[in-house]
Amino acid sequence: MENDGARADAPDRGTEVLAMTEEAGEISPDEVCILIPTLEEAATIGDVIDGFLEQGYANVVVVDGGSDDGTREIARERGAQVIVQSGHGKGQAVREALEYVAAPYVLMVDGDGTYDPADADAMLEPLSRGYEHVIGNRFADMDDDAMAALNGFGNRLINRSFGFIHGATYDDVLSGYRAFTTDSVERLSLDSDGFTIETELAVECVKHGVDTTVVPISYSARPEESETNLHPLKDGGTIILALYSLAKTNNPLFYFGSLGVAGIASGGVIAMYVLWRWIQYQQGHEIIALVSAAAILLGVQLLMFGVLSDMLVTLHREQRRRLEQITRNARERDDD
Ligand SMILES: Nc1nc2c(ncn2[C@@H]2O[C@H](COP(=O)(O)OP(=O)(O)O)[C@@H](O)[C@H]2O)c(=O)[nH]1
Ligand SMILES: [Mg+2]
Repeated sequence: MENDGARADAPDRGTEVLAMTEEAGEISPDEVCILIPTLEEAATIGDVIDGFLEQGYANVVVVDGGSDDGTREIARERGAQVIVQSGHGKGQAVREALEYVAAPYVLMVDGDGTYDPADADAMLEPLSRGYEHVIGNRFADMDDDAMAALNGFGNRLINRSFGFIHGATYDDVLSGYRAFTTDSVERLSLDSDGFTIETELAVECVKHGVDTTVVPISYSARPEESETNLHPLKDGGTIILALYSLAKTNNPLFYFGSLGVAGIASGGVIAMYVLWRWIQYQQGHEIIALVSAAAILLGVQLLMFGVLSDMLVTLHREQRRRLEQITRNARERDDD
């Protein structure tokens, strides 16, 4: 599958990016909005905000999910702007907060103290070189007790599946430390409510050809008095389902093809059984044979449908790229 967002080296718009680099230069902290979704993070939110203030980032927005442990009060005291989300879940909170953001760059981070504000500059740096989305890779420098074995296994499984289905290697798809340009995130169509927001961000980056890169960061354990809102089995399952259902428009060959292959395989197994009964015992099983034939036929049709949809998506992607190119050229002409 072709794919644009996956490059770990420089983006391919060669000369254009060079031009962007010259213009953009270094990112100043007042162009950055630090976006922190929180739910019951009173134990850590104060230190997290202080950490970013110390690094020189004064524009801090906390979007809270209705904590009743004093998270909002602490955040306000430290000088953050506090929004209370109108719905539920981290995803809804982030989407709502993004509507408020006026700064050209956003640095999104958890309020649980597991990410290091000292990594902020490193996270933002690629944006000054023309990248549009940066993912902090927690596996680069992770404390031993930062991730439970089950979560580690789930993360690896999800990263592998993401690579296989969506064709990009982002190392740590579920990372909560993200830097992106406000322009690029507006191009994505996000509608996750809960913990599928990171997965959706990654898939949408691939889909819309957002230039994405990965930066190593450090990751520590939540302090003892703080608790995660994530349920590994339930949320892990939801994330894997989201990964699969997002393939419908991003990799339809996989989405329909895998169903098709399952149909053909199960039809094949049933056919073998019928054949074996016939050869061994001279017994015919017409009804079962009919089911087998139907499964194989349905499977082949799904597979063909997958190939056709894949062609449509490829053409659509080409058209969109051309449109974006035209828009960019027009904008450059206006600027001149
Ligand atoms: N606003 C809001 N924030 C949430 C909600 N659920 C989780 N969060 C925050 O999202 C961040 C990530 O959640 P966390 O429990 O740390 O998940 P993990 O890092 O994947 O274990 C934390 O800062 C949470 O406080 C929610 O429903 N609303
Ligand atoms: Mg966290």
